[in-house]
Amino acid sequence: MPVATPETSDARIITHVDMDCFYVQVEQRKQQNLRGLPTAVIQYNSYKGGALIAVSYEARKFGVKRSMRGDEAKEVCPQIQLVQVPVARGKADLNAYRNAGSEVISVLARKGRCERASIDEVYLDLTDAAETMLKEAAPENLDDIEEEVLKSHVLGLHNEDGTDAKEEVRKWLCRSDADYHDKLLACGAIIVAELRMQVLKETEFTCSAGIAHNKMLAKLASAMNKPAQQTVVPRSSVNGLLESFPIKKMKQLGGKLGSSLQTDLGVNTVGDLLKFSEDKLQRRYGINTGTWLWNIARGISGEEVEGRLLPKSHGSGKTFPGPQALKTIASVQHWLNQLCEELSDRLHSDLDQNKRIAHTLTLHARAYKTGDSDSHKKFPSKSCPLRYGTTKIQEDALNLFQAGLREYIGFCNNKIQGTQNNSWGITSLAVSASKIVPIPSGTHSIVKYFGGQLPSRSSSKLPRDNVIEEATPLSPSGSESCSGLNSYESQLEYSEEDAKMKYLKASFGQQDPSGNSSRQGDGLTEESSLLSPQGNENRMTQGEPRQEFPEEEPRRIHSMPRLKAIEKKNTAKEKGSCSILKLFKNYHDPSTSLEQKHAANAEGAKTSSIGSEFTSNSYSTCNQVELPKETHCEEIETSNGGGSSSSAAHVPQGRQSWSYKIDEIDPSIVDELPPEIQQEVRAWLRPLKRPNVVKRGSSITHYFHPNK
Ligand code: TTP
Repeated sequence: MPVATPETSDARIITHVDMDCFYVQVEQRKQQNLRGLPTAVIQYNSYKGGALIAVSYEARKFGVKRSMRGDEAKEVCPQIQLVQVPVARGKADLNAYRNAGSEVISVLARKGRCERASIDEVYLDLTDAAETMLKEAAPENLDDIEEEVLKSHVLGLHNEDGTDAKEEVRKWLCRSDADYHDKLLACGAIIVAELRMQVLKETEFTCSAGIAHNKMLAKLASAMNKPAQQTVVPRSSVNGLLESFPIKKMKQLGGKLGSSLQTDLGVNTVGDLLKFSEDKLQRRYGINTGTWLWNIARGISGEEVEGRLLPKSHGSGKTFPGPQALKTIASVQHWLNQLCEELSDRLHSDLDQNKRIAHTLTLHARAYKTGDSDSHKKFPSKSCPLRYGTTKIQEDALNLFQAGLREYIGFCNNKIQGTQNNSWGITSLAVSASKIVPIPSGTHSIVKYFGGQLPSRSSSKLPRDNVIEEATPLSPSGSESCSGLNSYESQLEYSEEDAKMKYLKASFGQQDPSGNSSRQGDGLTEESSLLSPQGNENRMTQGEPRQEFPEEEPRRIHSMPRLKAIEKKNTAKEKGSCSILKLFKNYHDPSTSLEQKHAANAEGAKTSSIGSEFTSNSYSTCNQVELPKETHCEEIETSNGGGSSSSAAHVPQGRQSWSYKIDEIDPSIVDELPPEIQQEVRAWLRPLKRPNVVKRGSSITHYFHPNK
């Protein structure tokens, strides 16, 4: 739902930067011989030459469009160069494009607050930079203005016949009688042109930009003159810009709301909205949406540029159109495994590089039910707490899928009827990880201690009683939608495939144990490039609209009594022994390598987890670390008065050496420590209250020390 944000009276300078034919530029940088040639990037499958996902401006001149397939593109432009998108795990691998986007951001972020809006789009708040420039080097005082700035398009600036457009722009930029807003805007135009030139110099990519006093207008403007150009929106031109702007092209009006405006109110352009009072719009669409609509008609939007260089969520998805629809659980599982593997890799890169951790796993799917035209797209999205580790993510995603499927079948007034029920088909699958936050700094050293093994990798915080309804109301079957879910320890991963297949066969009796069904057929499979740096950049291939992963808050939590009982039993067993303690116990013996422990646990799993049910032993060695929600840890003075006093221990045998600093311990994890350590750490963390209560370097060092 759109959110109405009032605009402040302060002048702001916001720019929206959008890369030009981005994937093509990335490929052309890789293969320089393609530069200047009509080029398109296609999906990996070869059906009719593959679907075009990015088209160079040279190719666009020939009439090549993104909606075409490779063969069609060749018909209109025989010399077109078609480059296949890189492939990994049977689907598009977008890492090269993501990394290229990051390169651009690292340049742009130097000048102001920067928000990564998608793989190739960025918002920047340049207000401070523009104000500084106005004070120190106002355009009217500049001797020379760069050509790139003079090439700007200034909306509302009419180029009378015979006059030099660049000269007109120069005059506009240097007006001494301009109002403060326009003066700032002129500075913004100069700064953005410099930034774009810098991006080109450092990355070899061209981009286009819109410069205005809010995000909405900046975004509209960036698309107006492409490629490699910039458009400035003075306040006096806002009405002119919006007057004829198609309502459905406005952000958040591409769907039902936009359609309702068209059909119910006859609003086809943003300007048409001006006819309606705020009150009328509020009565029709609610207070918030009504005000938002009233605002956008006037170009009002107070939305801030969020300082965010990193994606808000990660996603991986794939479409299975037409005959490629997935019709067995095994084939769904196969593809979920691929998607989850990719997601897991990205989560771990994010953790390694940015020290961030995601909290929520969500499964999205589209499905159809034979003979029920209403069934399409009703597949409910499901969420659960995210557990790190590829196998765990795969397992949880499958559980979420099954929960969704039960509900979906419920929607369609039918039941899953075992082996041969092929009346449903899955046409797209996606997994996403959201609620990503920095790991509290106090846990870093502990993470290091585990030799890169994230504590949560061995977490037993299973989603089986935490399946969360994402997008649809609870169905009657909801409360049992996950009954029979498998659960495993990370240490049990070696035996899980067998067990999982047994479980699946027992539950659904599906064929296709190889899970390769989507490979059969005529190569129709299309990729969804569900990029999710922001959650709003999930891109589908042609024929599919861009898909957005819902970022809504989960609405309901399904409880599953039977599984809850199992968990309760295990919780009871574990009562009194806190999770970090258990984690330490698993690791503190240096004579046992991780591999040995895994092997031993796998052995145990073989004997304890056969079939569709898992014994409580499966949980009995659960290690659970709840990472605190806080995103930072305050510096804590230690008892010896130094700001960074530390205590260290070394692990000589079989593991990398490790150390910890007292001031790196997050107070919120102290409860996880064994009681004797808690006491000691608390004493250190509150030196002023309880000085010298505990002798430094005694029990905690002893405890952490691997030779203990
Ligand atoms: P866009 O910014 O929409 O387009 P573009 O950069 O190719 O071209 P333009 O100059 O007109 O902005 O998308 C950015 C990249 O995202 C694009 O290069 C390829 C990818 N993409 C898809 O994979 N599928 C899609 O449906 C769309 C729209 C884009």
